[in-house]
Amino acid sequence: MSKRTRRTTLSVGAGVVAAALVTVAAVQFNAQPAGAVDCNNFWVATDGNDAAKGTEKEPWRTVTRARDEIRNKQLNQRMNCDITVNLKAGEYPVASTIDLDQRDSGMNGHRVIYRSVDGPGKATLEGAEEITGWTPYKDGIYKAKVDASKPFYTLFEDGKRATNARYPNRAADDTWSPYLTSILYEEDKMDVHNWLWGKPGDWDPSWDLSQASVTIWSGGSWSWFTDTIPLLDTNFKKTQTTLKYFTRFAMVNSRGGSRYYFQNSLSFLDQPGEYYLDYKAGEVYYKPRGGTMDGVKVLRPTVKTVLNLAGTSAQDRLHDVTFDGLGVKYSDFVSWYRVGWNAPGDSGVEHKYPEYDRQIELPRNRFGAITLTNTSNIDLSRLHLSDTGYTGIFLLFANDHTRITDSLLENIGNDGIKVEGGWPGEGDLSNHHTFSNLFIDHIGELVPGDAAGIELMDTGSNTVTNVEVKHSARYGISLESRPEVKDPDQYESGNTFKYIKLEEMGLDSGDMGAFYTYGVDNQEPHPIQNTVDQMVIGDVIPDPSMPDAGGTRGVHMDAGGCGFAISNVQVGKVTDQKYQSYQCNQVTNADWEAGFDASKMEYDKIGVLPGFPYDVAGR
Ligand SMILES: [Ca+2]
Repeated sequence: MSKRTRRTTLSVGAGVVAAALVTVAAVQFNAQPAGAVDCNNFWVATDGNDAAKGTEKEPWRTVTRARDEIRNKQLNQRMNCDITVNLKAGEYPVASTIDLDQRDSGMNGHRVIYRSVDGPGKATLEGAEEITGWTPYKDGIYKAKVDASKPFYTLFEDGKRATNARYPNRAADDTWSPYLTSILYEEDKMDVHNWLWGKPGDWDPSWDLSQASVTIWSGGSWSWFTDTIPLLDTNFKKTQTTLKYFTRFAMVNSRGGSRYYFQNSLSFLDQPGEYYLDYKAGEVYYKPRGGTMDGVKVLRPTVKTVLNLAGTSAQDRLHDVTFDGLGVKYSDFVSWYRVGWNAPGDSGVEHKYPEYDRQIELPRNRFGAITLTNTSNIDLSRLHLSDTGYTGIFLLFANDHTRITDSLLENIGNDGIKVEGGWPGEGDLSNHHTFSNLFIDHIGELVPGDAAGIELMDTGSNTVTNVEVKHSARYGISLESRPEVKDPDQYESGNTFKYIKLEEMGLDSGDMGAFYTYGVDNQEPHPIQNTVDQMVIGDVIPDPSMPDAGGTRGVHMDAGGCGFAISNVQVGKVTDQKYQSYQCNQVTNADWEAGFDASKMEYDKIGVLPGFPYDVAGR
């Protein structure tokens, strides 16, 4: 709430400037290259018709219609210039995921371009549909019928995420706290992962927990990852509940319990902005923020992935496609979430490093609102990605030369951008990506325990520049593999991080650094293989409920975070150390060392560049 109010107030003057810049950019972009008069140019509009011609005067209605024209007539097989699909301004509902595969590639050095022709953010693909038919229930709560066969796991009111009705209530719209804390019930129950004991008196026996779940920072005093898991059954006399799946870590660690909250019960629906979904009856209950449903649009996600860009194999990739200026809005979360498998080998598949089973997301959780797999040379430029249930953009396994540039990502369920290169020692699948001029704001809204603005796993030769990440429960940027990995088996060399700004990091998850690395270079010697230059990190102060063991840091070069040249870095206040590392990195001009020279900081180049296509002034 406060964020949006502030933006409106402060952006009046800046908006005029931004609008002027957008106009210039749009004019330049619309100019066709010389000699390109007979290039294919198609048009799509929200009031179009897929039986029409696809011209500016008779546009189609859907992106898939344009894709099929190019695919079925093999227009891209004989390209001598770019093919452009122009999406007119408007909201395009996406009832099922838009898939592109290798048949839809650009050819002969040319590209297939899908663009928002009226300017950045004007044409928006929306992975949601409106819920209608609201009737008053009681206490300012309204209810409506939804299709019980199509459950969903997050909800939005007018482009703002609703909160799944919870207990205890959150203190503010953009904080996760306060919480309850689990207890050690009996000495021999220390290591359990599926039984949760609350403090006697913490739970109200009148609660209906039949469709509830818990979000818990399992691991007690560690307070790192969050699990979100449905409850199986609850014994109020013992203040004990059984979870449907195992949590990542044991419920108790160092004798400390785990922070948690319950959600999705009508018993918890008492705060404006909260909703409850009765999955069995197919009914959703909502308490609108303004006290009335008049003029309120409530949207339920229809897809987990809006745009799926996937070749059929690493040998048969989708390539040379551009998405320019598109809005991508709304996507779903999952029915339950845990980070990875709990033990090495748990994936049940033979791997050179079975420990990586603990690092990689479960197969069911490897997706983004935009997912790329088996791709090459895909451009996502001037994108406005917002209100996702889970990760924003997920680059899974074989992808190279992805460019995500000049884009705003905000209100993201888990990571802004996640790159997963796959199991170490089994092939270098993901490399040469560019992530440049990005503003990534409010991430980890549904998975606070492992959120990162950009999370890079087993990927190398990437360039990350002019990136600004704001408001994260855990990391800003992380580069990770596993500490067991031997040098020849790691694919995380040649990454450049420059002109980086990380603000409001480490808000609610411990053992972190705003900039974080793990298991990148695990053997002596440690030649410089990755560089970090010109980085400003703001205060890294967690919620007061964070256990002492979960200290926050500016730069944390965790186990195997070695072989980095780190220069010109400034860090604000932290609860642990500004910089934590083994003696395996080269540091030049950082403010945790004596003799720091602020005049070497290029402040004017750090963060997003002037002319950024979206108004982020005042954030
Ligand atoms: Ca509540």
